[in-house]
Amino acid sequence: MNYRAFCMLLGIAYLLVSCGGELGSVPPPNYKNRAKVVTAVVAQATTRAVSNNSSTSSNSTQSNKSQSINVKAELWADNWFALYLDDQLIKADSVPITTERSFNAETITFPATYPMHFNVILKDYIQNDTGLEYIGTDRQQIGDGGFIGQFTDADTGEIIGVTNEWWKCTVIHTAPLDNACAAEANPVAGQGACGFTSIPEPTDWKSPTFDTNSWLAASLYSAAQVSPKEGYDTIAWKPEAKFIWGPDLKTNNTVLCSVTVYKP
Ligand SMILES: [Ca+2]
Repeated sequence: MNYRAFCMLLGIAYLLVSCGGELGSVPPPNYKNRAKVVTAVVAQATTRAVSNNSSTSSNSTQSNKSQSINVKAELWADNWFALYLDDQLIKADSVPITTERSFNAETITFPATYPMHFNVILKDYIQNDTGLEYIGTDRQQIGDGGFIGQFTDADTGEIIGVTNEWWKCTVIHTAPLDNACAAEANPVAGQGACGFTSIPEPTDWKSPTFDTNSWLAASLYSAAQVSPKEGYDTIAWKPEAKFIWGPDLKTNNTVLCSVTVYKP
């Protein structure tokens, strides 16, 4: 083997070792909070149906119209949610997020047509960008979030959708970046342990054609982890409905989630 060939082989070997190292350093997906959900819900997270506006078939238009049903949504959030059908606001949590212990369930019935593209804005209460609540009291803490919902055909009672790992989510406010912030005597947003990240809602994220491929699958949490409070027990939750949130129940403060529900 001449010197040139030897150098080439050495180079290839180096590349292989580097790539292997990099692949090995990528953490495995966090399935810790994921539950296997056996459900009749037909919800596809990655593919959204494009509007049928371009369809020229009158049969197709008629059949789509006939799919309009009355949907009953039952929802509970710690602390606040807003539900949209596409970009149409269906329901904003009626208890303001600034209300102490703003825990309540909401039941709404509205007409909708398959495929139904639901979007939710989820917010955990924070006093300011530190991500803390009860600042300056002996209860000063990070606080946590959690959201659960189920959708049924209001006329037949048939379940058509639940919150589960099919939902895609993105976190737009996280604080504090270091949990030590909660123990600070004078926590100031953006200083020391009390750093935060805050980004605006992506433009057009409620559009059915918005690409959520880069969003995370919703993280699932148990009732024990969320410890749901007032209002939660007033709903007969289907076992398929799971609490969802961003990957961190405590420091993810504003989360956007989206799902498309197809005709069963
Ligand atoms: Ca909370």
